Amino acid sequence: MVAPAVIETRPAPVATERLLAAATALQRTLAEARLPLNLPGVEDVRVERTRTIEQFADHVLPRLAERTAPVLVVVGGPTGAGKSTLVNSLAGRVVTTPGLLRPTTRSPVLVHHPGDRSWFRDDRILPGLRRVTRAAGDRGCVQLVASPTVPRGIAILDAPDFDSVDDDNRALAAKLIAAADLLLFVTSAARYSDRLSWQHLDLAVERGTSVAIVLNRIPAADHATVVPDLRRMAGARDVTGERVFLVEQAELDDPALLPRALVRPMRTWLDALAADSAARTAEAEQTVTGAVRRAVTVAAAVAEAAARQVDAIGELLTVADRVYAAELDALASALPELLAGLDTRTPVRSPGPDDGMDRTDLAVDLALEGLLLDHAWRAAERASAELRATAHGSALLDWSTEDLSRPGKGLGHRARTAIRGARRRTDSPEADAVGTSTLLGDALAALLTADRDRYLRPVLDRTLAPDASDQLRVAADHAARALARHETRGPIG
Ligand SMILES: Nc1nc2c(ncn2[C@@H]2O[C@H](COP(=O)(O)OP(=O)(O)OP(=O)(O)O)[C@@H](O)[C@H]2O)c(=O)[nH]1
Ligand SMILES: [Mg+2]
Repeated sequence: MVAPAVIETRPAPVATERLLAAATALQRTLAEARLPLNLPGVEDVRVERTRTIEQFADHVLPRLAERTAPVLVVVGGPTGAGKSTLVNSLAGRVVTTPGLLRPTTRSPVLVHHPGDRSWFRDDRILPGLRRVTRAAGDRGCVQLVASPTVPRGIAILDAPDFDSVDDDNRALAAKLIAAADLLLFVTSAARYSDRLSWQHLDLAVERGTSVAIVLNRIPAADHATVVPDLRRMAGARDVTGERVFLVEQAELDDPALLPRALVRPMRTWLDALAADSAARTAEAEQTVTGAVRRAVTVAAAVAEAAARQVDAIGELLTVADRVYAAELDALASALPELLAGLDTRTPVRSPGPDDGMDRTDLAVDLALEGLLLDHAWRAAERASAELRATAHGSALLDWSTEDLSRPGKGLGHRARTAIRGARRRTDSPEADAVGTSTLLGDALAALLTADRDRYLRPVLDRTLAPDASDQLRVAADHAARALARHETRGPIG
Protein backbone atom coordinates (compact mmCIF):
# COMPACT_ATOMS: atom_id res chain seq x y z
CA MET A 1 0.00 0.00 0.00
CA VAL A 2 1.16 3.56 -0.68
CA ALA A 3 2.41 5.53 2.36
CA PRO A 4 -0.32 7.62 3.98
CA ALA A 5 -0.53 11.12 2.56
CA VAL A 6 0.24 13.94 4.94
CA ILE A 7 -2.74 16.26 5.14
CA GLU A 8 -1.39 19.70 5.64
CA THR A 9 -3.37 22.81 6.42
CA ARG A 10 -2.60 25.92 4.41
CA PRO A 11 -4.34 29.30 4.51
CA ALA A 12 -7.01 29.66 1.84
CA PRO A 13 -5.99 31.72 -1.20
CA VAL A 14 -7.83 35.03 -1.41
CA ALA A 15 -9.63 33.92 -4.59
CA THR A 16 -10.98 30.85 -2.76
CA GLU A 17 -12.15 32.97 0.15
CA ARG A 18 -13.94 35.27 -2.27
CA LEU A 19 -15.54 32.31 -3.99
CA LEU A 20 -16.69 30.97 -0.61
CA ALA A 21 -18.21 34.36 0.28
CA ALA A 22 -19.92 34.68 -3.12
CA ALA A 23 -21.20 31.08 -2.99
CA THR A 24 -22.54 31.62 0.54
CA ALA A 25 -24.37 34.78 -0.58
CA LEU A 26 -25.73 33.00 -3.66
CA GLN A 27 -27.05 30.13 -1.55
CA ARG A 28 -28.73 32.56 0.88
CA THR A 29 -30.33 34.59 -1.92
CA LEU A 30 -31.58 31.42 -3.59
CA ALA A 31 -33.10 30.29 -0.29
CA GLU A 32 -34.82 33.66 0.18
CA ALA A 33 -36.50 33.77 -3.23
CA ARG A 34 -40.20 32.94 -2.99
CA LEU A 35 -42.03 31.04 -5.70
CA PRO A 36 -45.49 30.52 -4.15
CA LEU A 37 -47.65 30.53 -7.27
CA ASN A 38 -47.86 27.43 -9.42
CA LEU A 39 -47.09 29.23 -12.66
CA PRO A 40 -46.16 27.04 -15.66
CA GLY A 41 -42.68 25.52 -15.28
CA VAL A 42 -42.21 26.71 -11.71
CA GLU A 43 -42.01 23.20 -10.22
CA ASP A 44 -38.83 22.37 -12.17
CA VAL A 45 -37.27 25.63 -11.01
CA ARG A 46 -38.22 24.90 -7.40
CA VAL A 47 -36.66 21.41 -7.59
CA GLU A 48 -33.45 22.76 -9.13
CA ARG A 49 -33.27 25.49 -6.54
CA THR A 50 -33.68 23.05 -3.64
CA ARG A 51 -31.04 20.75 -5.11
CA THR A 52 -28.60 23.61 -5.48
CA ILE A 53 -29.17 24.87 -1.95
CA GLU A 54 -28.66 21.35 -0.61
CA GLN A 55 -25.57 20.68 -2.66
CA PHE A 56 -24.08 23.93 -1.43
CA ALA A 57 -24.83 22.94 2.18
CA ASP A 58 -23.70 19.34 1.77
CA HIS A 59 -20.65 19.87 -0.35
CA VAL A 60 -19.68 23.15 -1.96
CA LEU A 61 -19.46 25.37 1.13
CA PRO A 62 -17.80 22.80 3.45
CA ARG A 63 -15.37 21.89 0.66
CA LEU A 64 -14.40 25.52 0.00
CA ALA A 65 -14.02 26.12 3.75
CA GLU A 66 -11.97 22.93 4.32
CA ARG A 67 -9.81 22.68 1.26
CA THR A 68 -7.60 19.93 2.64
CA ALA A 69 -10.37 17.57 3.80
CA PRO A 70 -10.10 14.01 2.46
CA VAL A 71 -11.71 13.30 -0.89
CA LEU A 72 -15.11 11.70 -0.38
CA VAL A 73 -15.67 8.86 -2.85
CA VAL A 74 -19.36 7.93 -2.89
CA VAL A 75 -19.98 4.39 -4.16
CA GLY A 76 -23.47 4.31 -5.59
CA GLY A 77 -25.60 2.37 -8.05
CA PRO A 78 -28.47 -0.11 -8.30
CA THR A 79 -29.24 -2.66 -5.61
CA GLY A 80 -27.31 -5.90 -5.76
CA ALA A 81 -24.69 -4.45 -8.10
CA GLY A 82 -22.12 -5.47 -5.49
CA LYS A 83 -21.32 -2.03 -4.05
CA SER A 84 -20.83 -3.20 -0.47
CA THR A 85 -18.76 -6.16 -1.64
CA LEU A 86 -16.63 -3.81 -3.73
CA VAL A 87 -16.14 -1.36 -0.85
CA ASN A 88 -15.03 -4.26 1.36
CA SER A 89 -12.72 -5.52 -1.36
CA LEU A 90 -11.18 -2.05 -1.82
CA ALA A 91 -10.68 -1.78 1.93
CA GLY A 92 -9.27 -5.32 2.01
CA ARG A 93 -11.58 -6.36 4.86
CA VAL A 94 -15.25 -6.48 5.73
CA VAL A 95 -16.17 -2.95 6.76
CA THR A 96 -19.74 -2.84 5.51
CA THR A 97 -22.34 -5.61 5.36
CA PRO A 98 -23.20 -7.10 1.98
CA GLY A 99 -26.19 -9.39 1.81
CA LEU A 100 -28.66 -11.53 0.00
CA LEU A 101 -31.78 -9.63 0.94
CA ARG A 102 -32.27 -6.56 -1.27
CA PRO A 103 -31.78 -3.74 -0.55
CA THR A 104 -29.09 -4.55 1.98
CA THR A 105 -27.43 -1.27 2.76
CA ARG A 106 -29.99 1.04 4.32
CA SER A 107 -27.87 3.68 5.96
CA PRO A 108 -24.67 4.95 4.38
CA VAL A 109 -21.37 3.58 5.67
CA LEU A 110 -18.39 5.91 5.54
CA VAL A 111 -15.02 4.15 5.72
CA HIS A 112 -11.98 6.30 6.44
CA HIS A 113 -8.44 6.06 7.77
CA PRO A 114 -8.30 6.48 11.59
CA GLY A 115 -6.10 9.55 11.07
CA ASP A 116 -8.92 11.25 9.14
CA ARG A 117 -11.51 10.67 11.84
CA SER A 118 -11.72 14.34 12.83
CA TRP A 119 -12.96 15.31 9.34
CA PHE A 120 -16.09 13.22 9.66
CA ARG A 121 -16.96 13.27 13.35
CA ASP A 122 -18.86 16.56 13.21
CA ASP A 123 -21.37 17.45 10.56
CA ARG A 124 -19.35 19.68 8.25
CA ILE A 125 -19.85 16.96 5.66
CA LEU A 126 -23.36 15.49 5.28
CA PRO A 127 -25.03 17.78 7.81
CA GLY A 128 -28.29 16.34 9.09
CA LEU A 129 -27.10 12.73 9.17
CA ARG A 130 -26.45 11.39 12.69
CA ARG A 131 -23.04 9.80 13.22
CA VAL A 132 -23.19 6.20 14.48
CA THR A 133 -20.47 3.59 14.89
CA ARG A 134 -22.61 0.47 14.41
CA ALA A 135 -24.68 -0.72 11.47
CA ALA A 136 -28.05 1.03 11.56
CA GLY A 137 -31.14 0.55 9.46
CA ASP A 138 -31.97 4.21 9.75
CA ARG A 139 -31.65 6.56 6.77
CA GLY A 140 -31.03 9.49 9.09
CA CYS A 141 -27.64 8.03 10.10
CA VAL A 142 -24.20 7.65 8.64
CA GLN A 143 -22.10 4.83 10.08
CA LEU A 144 -18.45 5.80 10.51
CA VAL A 145 -15.90 3.01 10.20
CA ALA A 146 -12.21 3.75 10.82
CA SER A 147 -9.95 1.34 8.99
CA PRO A 148 -6.16 1.63 8.62
CA THR A 149 -6.48 -0.30 5.35
CA VAL A 150 -8.07 2.73 3.66
CA PRO A 151 -5.44 5.27 2.56
CA ARG A 152 -5.33 8.60 4.34
CA GLY A 153 -6.75 11.43 2.26
CA ILE A 154 -9.62 9.35 0.86
CA ALA A 155 -12.87 8.24 2.41
CA ILE A 156 -15.18 5.70 0.77
CA LEU A 157 -18.91 5.88 1.31
CA ASP A 158 -21.03 2.79 0.67
CA ALA A 159 -24.42 4.21 -0.36
CA PRO A 160 -27.84 2.58 -0.24
CA ASP A 161 -29.13 1.63 -3.68
CA PHE A 162 -29.97 4.31 -6.24
CA ASP A 163 -32.86 2.46 -7.85
CA SER A 164 -35.28 2.50 -4.96
CA VAL A 165 -38.79 3.67 -5.66
CA ASP A 166 -38.95 4.75 -2.04
CA ASP A 167 -38.91 8.58 -1.89
CA ASP A 168 -36.81 8.73 1.28
CA ASN A 169 -34.19 6.47 -0.22
CA ARG A 170 -34.04 8.51 -3.40
CA ALA A 171 -33.75 11.72 -1.43
CA LEU A 172 -30.88 10.20 0.53
CA ALA A 173 -29.20 9.04 -2.68
CA ALA A 174 -29.46 12.59 -4.05
CA LYS A 175 -28.01 13.98 -0.83
CA LEU A 176 -25.07 11.57 -0.95
CA ILE A 177 -24.37 12.39 -4.58
CA ALA A 178 -24.47 16.06 -3.67
CA ALA A 179 -21.83 15.45 -0.98
CA ALA A 180 -19.50 13.48 -3.26
CA ASP A 181 -16.14 14.76 -4.44
CA LEU A 182 -16.09 11.75 -6.70
CA LEU A 183 -18.96 9.42 -7.58
CA LEU A 184 -17.90 5.82 -8.18
CA PHE A 185 -20.97 4.53 -9.99
CA VAL A 186 -21.17 0.75 -9.69
CA THR A 187 -23.49 -1.23 -11.88
CA SER A 188 -23.50 -4.88 -12.84
CA ALA A 189 -23.85 -6.75 -16.12
CA ALA A 190 -27.30 -7.81 -14.95
CA ARG A 191 -28.43 -4.34 -13.90
CA TYR A 192 -26.60 -1.82 -16.02
CA SER A 193 -29.66 -0.94 -18.05
CA ASP A 194 -31.56 0.10 -14.89
CA ARG A 195 -32.89 3.54 -15.76
CA LEU A 196 -33.44 4.99 -12.29
CA SER A 197 -29.85 4.64 -11.18
CA TRP A 198 -28.56 6.20 -14.43
CA GLN A 199 -30.85 9.14 -13.74
CA HIS A 200 -28.96 9.66 -10.50
CA LEU A 201 -25.69 9.41 -12.37
CA ASP A 202 -26.96 11.98 -14.87
CA LEU A 203 -27.82 14.31 -12.03
CA ALA A 204 -24.22 14.06 -10.81
CA VAL A 205 -22.83 14.62 -14.33
CA GLU A 206 -25.13 17.60 -14.83
CA ARG A 207 -23.82 19.14 -11.64
CA GLY A 208 -20.25 18.72 -12.79
CA THR A 209 -19.45 16.04 -10.19
CA SER A 210 -16.35 14.02 -10.95
CA VAL A 211 -17.48 10.51 -11.95
CA ALA A 212 -15.98 7.04 -12.52
CA ILE A 213 -17.99 3.97 -13.56
CA VAL A 214 -17.53 0.32 -12.56
CA LEU A 215 -19.17 -2.45 -14.58
CA ASN A 216 -19.23 -5.25 -12.03
CA ARG A 217 -19.87 -9.00 -12.16
CA ILE A 218 -19.39 -9.44 -15.92
CA PRO A 219 -19.92 -13.10 -16.92
CA ALA A 220 -17.28 -14.13 -19.49
CA ALA A 221 -20.04 -15.12 -21.91
CA ASP A 222 -21.61 -11.63 -21.88
CA HIS A 223 -18.40 -9.63 -22.09
CA ALA A 224 -18.55 -9.00 -25.83
CA THR A 225 -22.09 -7.61 -25.69
CA VAL A 226 -22.32 -5.67 -22.43
CA VAL A 227 -18.88 -4.02 -22.35
CA PRO A 228 -19.21 -2.05 -25.61
CA ASP A 229 -22.75 -1.09 -24.61
CA LEU A 230 -21.62 0.13 -21.20
CA ARG A 231 -18.68 2.03 -22.75
CA ARG A 232 -21.11 3.76 -25.08
CA MET A 233 -23.38 4.76 -22.18
CA ALA A 234 -20.38 5.97 -20.15
CA GLY A 235 -18.91 7.84 -23.16
CA ALA A 236 -22.21 9.65 -23.66
CA ARG A 237 -21.56 11.11 -20.20
CA ASP A 238 -17.92 11.91 -20.95
CA VAL A 239 -16.72 9.09 -18.70
CA THR A 240 -13.96 7.34 -20.62
CA GLY A 241 -10.52 5.71 -20.41
CA GLU A 242 -9.20 5.03 -16.92
CA ARG A 243 -12.50 6.24 -15.44
CA VAL A 244 -14.26 3.05 -16.58
CA PHE A 245 -13.43 -0.10 -14.58
CA LEU A 246 -14.42 -3.60 -15.65
CA VAL A 247 -14.73 -6.37 -13.05
CA GLU A 248 -15.26 -9.94 -14.21
CA GLN A 249 -17.75 -12.20 -12.41
CA ALA A 250 -15.84 -14.30 -9.88
CA GLU A 251 -16.31 -16.51 -6.88
CA LEU A 252 -15.88 -14.51 -3.69
CA ASP A 253 -13.08 -15.34 -1.26
CA ASP A 254 -13.71 -16.03 2.39
CA PRO A 255 -14.54 -13.55 3.92
CA ALA A 256 -16.73 -12.41 1.03
CA LEU A 257 -14.19 -10.28 -0.84
CA LEU A 258 -13.41 -10.15 -4.54
CA PRO A 259 -10.10 -11.69 -5.59
CA ARG A 260 -7.43 -8.98 -5.16
CA ALA A 261 -6.41 -8.98 -8.81
CA LEU A 262 -9.91 -7.89 -9.84
CA VAL A 263 -9.94 -4.74 -7.71
CA ARG A 264 -6.23 -3.90 -8.09
CA PRO A 265 -6.64 -1.32 -10.90
CA MET A 266 -9.26 0.54 -8.87
CA ARG A 267 -7.29 0.35 -5.66
CA THR A 268 -4.10 1.54 -7.41
CA TRP A 269 -6.01 4.48 -8.84
CA LEU A 270 -7.43 5.41 -5.41
CA ASP A 271 -4.00 5.01 -3.75
CA ALA A 272 -2.45 7.32 -6.34
CA LEU A 273 -5.20 9.84 -5.72
CA ALA A 274 -4.72 9.61 -1.95
CA ALA A 275 -0.96 10.08 -2.24
CA ASP A 276 -1.12 13.09 -4.54
CA SER A 277 -2.56 16.19 -2.92
CA ALA A 278 -2.68 18.04 -6.26
CA ALA A 279 -4.72 15.19 -7.78
CA ARG A 280 -7.04 15.15 -4.78
CA THR A 281 -7.49 18.87 -5.06
CA ALA A 282 -8.20 18.61 -8.78
CA GLU A 283 -10.85 15.98 -8.10
CA ALA A 284 -12.62 18.09 -5.49
CA GLU A 285 -12.05 21.20 -7.60
CA GLN A 286 -13.89 19.84 -10.61
CA THR A 287 -16.93 19.03 -8.52
CA VAL A 288 -16.98 22.37 -6.69
CA THR A 289 -16.49 24.55 -9.77
CA GLY A 290 -19.03 22.45 -11.68
CA ALA A 291 -21.55 22.96 -8.89
CA VAL A 292 -21.00 26.74 -8.71
CA ARG A 293 -21.23 27.06 -12.50
CA ARG A 294 -24.51 25.17 -12.45
CA ALA A 295 -25.80 27.24 -9.51
CA VAL A 296 -25.22 30.42 -11.53
CA THR A 297 -27.47 29.03 -14.28
CA VAL A 298 -30.05 27.90 -11.74
CA ALA A 299 -30.01 31.36 -10.12
CA ALA A 300 -30.77 32.97 -13.49
CA ALA A 301 -33.78 30.66 -13.90
CA VAL A 302 -34.96 31.35 -10.34
CA ALA A 303 -34.54 35.11 -10.89
CA GLU A 304 -36.72 34.91 -14.00
CA ALA A 305 -39.31 32.77 -12.20
CA ALA A 306 -39.32 35.16 -9.20
CA ALA A 307 -39.91 38.13 -11.51
CA ARG A 308 -42.82 36.29 -13.14
CA GLN A 309 -44.26 35.60 -9.69
CA VAL A 310 -44.06 39.27 -8.74
CA ASP A 311 -45.85 40.23 -11.98
CA ALA A 312 -48.53 37.58 -11.48
CA ILE A 313 -49.09 38.57 -7.86
CA GLY A 314 -49.31 42.21 -8.98
CA GLU A 315 -52.06 41.22 -11.41
CA LEU A 316 -53.91 39.34 -8.68
CA LEU A 317 -53.65 42.25 -6.31
CA THR A 318 -55.26 44.50 -8.90
CA VAL A 319 -58.33 42.22 -8.73
CA ALA A 320 -58.56 42.81 -4.97
CA ASP A 321 -57.93 46.52 -5.53
CA ARG A 322 -60.71 46.81 -8.10
CA VAL A 323 -63.29 44.97 -5.97
CA TYR A 324 -62.48 47.01 -2.86
CA ALA A 325 -62.46 50.29 -4.84
CA ALA A 326 -66.00 49.53 -6.04
CA GLU A 327 -67.09 48.71 -2.51
CA LEU A 328 -65.49 51.90 -1.14
CA ASP A 329 -67.51 53.89 -3.70
CA ALA A 330 -70.69 52.05 -2.74
CA LEU A 331 -70.01 52.73 0.92
CA ALA A 332 -69.37 56.44 0.23
CA SER A 333 -72.70 56.81 -1.57
CA ALA A 334 -74.68 54.80 0.98
CA LEU A 335 -73.41 56.78 3.97
CA PRO A 336 -75.18 60.16 3.43
CA GLU A 337 -78.45 58.35 2.86
CA LEU A 338 -78.04 56.39 6.07
CA LEU A 339 -77.13 59.52 8.03
CA ALA A 340 -80.12 61.42 6.59
CA GLY A 341 -82.42 58.57 7.58
CA LEU A 342 -81.04 58.57 11.10
CA ASP A 343 -81.34 62.37 11.48
CA THR A 344 -85.06 62.28 10.70
CA ARG A 345 -85.67 59.82 13.49
CA THR A 346 -87.09 61.12 16.76
CA PRO A 347 -84.43 60.80 19.45
CA VAL A 348 -85.38 58.55 22.39
CA ARG A 349 -83.10 59.75 25.14
CA SER A 350 -82.34 57.45 28.04
CA PRO A 351 -79.09 56.17 29.63
CA GLY A 352 -77.32 53.58 27.44
CA PRO A 353 -75.55 50.45 28.58
CA ASP A 354 -72.05 51.94 28.64
CA ASP A 355 -70.24 55.25 29.14
CA GLY A 356 -73.50 57.13 29.48
CA MET A 357 -74.41 56.94 25.75
CA ASP A 358 -78.01 57.49 24.94
CA ARG A 359 -80.00 55.10 22.79
CA THR A 360 -79.87 57.35 19.74
CA ASP A 361 -76.09 57.33 19.82
CA LEU A 362 -76.10 53.60 20.13
CA ALA A 363 -78.50 53.17 17.23
CA VAL A 364 -76.37 55.44 15.01
CA ASP A 365 -73.18 53.58 15.93
CA LEU A 366 -74.78 50.21 15.27
CA ALA A 367 -76.13 51.38 11.94
CA LEU A 368 -72.69 52.67 10.88
CA GLU A 369 -71.00 49.48 12.02
CA GLY A 370 -73.60 47.42 10.16
CA LEU A 371 -73.02 49.47 7.01
CA LEU A 372 -69.28 48.90 7.16
CA LEU A 373 -69.55 45.17 7.87
CA ASP A 374 -72.01 44.80 5.06
CA HIS A 375 -69.56 46.27 2.55
CA ALA A 376 -66.58 44.46 4.09
CA TRP A 377 -68.39 41.10 3.71
CA ARG A 378 -69.38 41.86 0.15
CA ALA A 379 -65.86 42.98 -0.80
CA ALA A 380 -64.18 39.94 0.80
CA GLU A 381 -66.63 37.48 -0.79
CA ARG A 382 -66.37 39.08 -4.22
CA ALA A 383 -62.60 39.46 -4.16
CA SER A 384 -62.02 35.84 -3.14
CA ALA A 385 -64.59 34.52 -5.63
CA GLU A 386 -63.02 36.56 -8.46
CA LEU A 387 -59.51 35.50 -7.44
CA ARG A 388 -60.48 31.82 -7.26
CA ALA A 389 -61.82 32.13 -10.78
CA THR A 390 -58.35 33.19 -12.04
CA ALA A 391 -55.63 30.65 -12.82
CA HIS A 392 -53.41 31.39 -9.82
CA GLY A 393 -55.62 33.36 -7.44
CA SER A 394 -56.19 30.35 -5.20
CA ALA A 395 -52.47 30.16 -4.56
CA LEU A 396 -52.50 33.75 -3.32
CA LEU A 397 -55.53 33.11 -1.09
CA ASP A 398 -54.13 29.85 0.27
CA TRP A 399 -50.78 31.50 0.91
CA SER A 400 -52.41 33.89 3.38
CA THR A 401 -52.57 32.78 6.99
CA GLU A 402 -56.05 34.30 7.35
CA ASP A 403 -59.34 33.56 5.63
CA LEU A 404 -59.64 36.30 3.02
CA SER A 405 -63.16 35.30 2.01
CA ARG A 406 -64.52 37.08 5.10
CA PRO A 407 -63.80 40.41 6.82
CA GLY A 408 -60.66 40.63 8.95
CA LYS A 409 -60.81 39.29 12.50
CA GLY A 410 -61.99 41.93 15.02
CA LEU A 411 -63.25 44.31 12.32
CA GLY A 412 -66.51 44.87 14.30
CA HIS A 413 -64.57 45.86 17.41
CA ARG A 414 -62.20 48.13 15.47
CA ALA A 415 -65.19 49.69 13.74
CA ARG A 416 -66.95 50.48 17.06
CA THR A 417 -63.85 52.23 18.41
CA ALA A 418 -63.23 54.19 15.20
CA ILE A 419 -66.90 55.21 14.83
CA ARG A 420 -67.07 56.39 18.41
CA GLY A 421 -63.87 58.43 17.94
CA ALA A 422 -65.13 60.00 14.71
CA ARG A 423 -68.52 60.83 16.22
CA ARG A 424 -66.89 62.52 19.18
CA ARG A 425 -65.19 64.87 16.70
CA THR A 426 -68.52 65.47 14.91
CA ASP A 427 -70.13 66.53 18.20
CA SER A 428 -68.46 69.94 18.09
CA PRO A 429 -70.99 72.74 17.41
CA GLU A 430 -69.30 73.85 14.15
CA ALA A 431 -69.44 70.36 12.55
CA ASP A 432 -72.15 70.70 9.95
CA ALA A 433 -73.89 67.88 8.12
CA VAL A 434 -71.24 67.74 5.36
CA GLY A 435 -68.37 67.75 7.89
CA THR A 436 -70.02 64.94 9.83
CA SER A 437 -70.51 62.85 6.76
CA THR A 438 -66.86 63.37 5.69
CA LEU A 439 -65.43 62.49 9.11
CA LEU A 440 -67.48 59.32 9.39
CA GLY A 441 -66.92 58.45 5.73
CA ASP A 442 -63.15 58.75 6.15
CA ALA A 443 -63.20 56.56 9.25
CA LEU A 444 -65.21 53.82 7.52
CA ALA A 445 -63.12 54.02 4.33
CA ALA A 446 -59.92 53.65 6.37
CA LEU A 447 -61.31 50.49 7.98
CA LEU A 448 -62.30 48.96 4.66
CA THR A 449 -58.94 49.90 3.10
CA ALA A 450 -57.11 48.20 5.96
CA ASP A 451 -59.18 45.09 5.30
CA ARG A 452 -58.16 45.19 1.64
CA ASP A 453 -54.50 45.44 2.59
CA ARG A 454 -54.68 41.97 4.12
CA TYR A 455 -54.22 40.74 0.53
CA LEU A 456 -50.83 42.40 0.50
CA ARG A 457 -49.77 41.04 3.87
CA PRO A 458 -48.65 37.57 2.79
CA VAL A 459 -46.59 39.20 0.07
CA LEU A 460 -44.95 41.61 2.50
CA ASP A 461 -44.63 39.21 5.45
CA ARG A 462 -43.04 36.50 3.38
CA THR A 463 -40.57 38.89 1.79
CA LEU A 464 -41.74 38.51 -1.77
CA ALA A 465 -39.75 41.64 -2.45
CA PRO A 466 -40.15 43.04 -5.94
CA ASP A 467 -36.34 43.25 -6.13
CA ALA A 468 -35.77 39.55 -5.25
CA SER A 469 -34.92 38.72 -8.82
CA ASP A 470 -32.48 41.63 -9.11
CA GLN A 471 -30.76 40.49 -5.93
CA LEU A 472 -30.47 37.00 -7.36
CA ARG A 473 -28.96 38.30 -10.56
CA VAL A 474 -26.42 40.34 -8.60
CA ALA A 475 -25.51 37.33 -6.41
CA ALA A 476 -25.18 35.07 -9.47
CA ASP A 477 -23.01 37.66 -11.19
CA HIS A 478 -20.71 37.92 -8.14
CA ALA A 479 -20.44 34.13 -7.98
CA ALA A 480 -19.63 33.89 -11.71
CA ARG A 481 -16.89 36.52 -11.36
CA ALA A 482 -15.48 34.95 -8.18
CA LEU A 483 -15.45 31.59 -9.97
CA ALA A 484 -13.58 33.01 -12.97
CA ARG A 485 -11.02 34.67 -10.66
CA HIS A 486 -10.66 31.49 -8.63
CA GLU A 487 -10.11 29.39 -11.73
CA THR A 488 -7.41 31.69 -13.08
CA ARG A 489 -5.68 32.25 -9.72
CA GLY A 490 -5.36 28.59 -8.77
CA PRO A 491 -7.02 25.59 -7.23
CA ILE A 492 -8.63 25.26 -3.84
CA GLY A 493 -5.94 23.11 -2.21
N1 LIG B 1 -20.24 -14.45 -6.68
C1 LIG B 1 -20.26 -13.15 -6.48
N2 LIG B 1 -21.15 -12.65 -5.64
C2 LIG B 1 -21.17 -11.33 -5.44
C3 LIG B 1 -20.28 -10.44 -6.10
N3 LIG B 1 -20.53 -9.17 -5.72
C4 LIG B 1 -21.56 -9.25 -4.85
N4 LIG B 1 -21.94 -10.54 -4.67
C5 LIG B 1 -23.03 -11.02 -3.83
O1 LIG B 1 -24.23 -10.38 -4.27
C6 LIG B 1 -25.01 -9.99 -3.17
C7 LIG B 1 -25.23 -8.47 -3.23
O2 LIG B 1 -23.99 -7.82 -3.07
P1 LIG B 1 -23.86 -6.46 -2.24
O3 LIG B 1 -22.42 -6.14 -2.24
O4 LIG B 1 -24.57 -6.53 -0.97
O5 LIG B 1 -24.66 -5.52 -3.21
P2 LIG B 1 -25.04 -3.96 -3.01
O6 LIG B 1 -24.87 -3.29 -4.33
O7 LIG B 1 -24.29 -3.39 -1.87
O8 LIG B 1 -26.58 -4.03 -2.67
P3 LIG B 1 -27.50 -2.96 -1.87
O9 LIG B 1 -26.82 -2.64 -0.60
O10 LIG B 1 -28.77 -3.65 -1.69
O11 LIG B 1 -27.68 -1.77 -2.75
C8 LIG B 1 -24.28 -10.44 -1.93
O12 LIG B 1 -24.80 -11.68 -1.53
C9 LIG B 1 -22.85 -10.61 -2.38
O13 LIG B 1 -22.15 -11.59 -1.64
C10 LIG B 1 -19.34 -11.03 -7.03
O14 LIG B 1 -18.54 -10.38 -7.67
N5 LIG B 1 -19.37 -12.38 -7.15
MG1 LIG C 1 -24.87 -2.51 -0.16
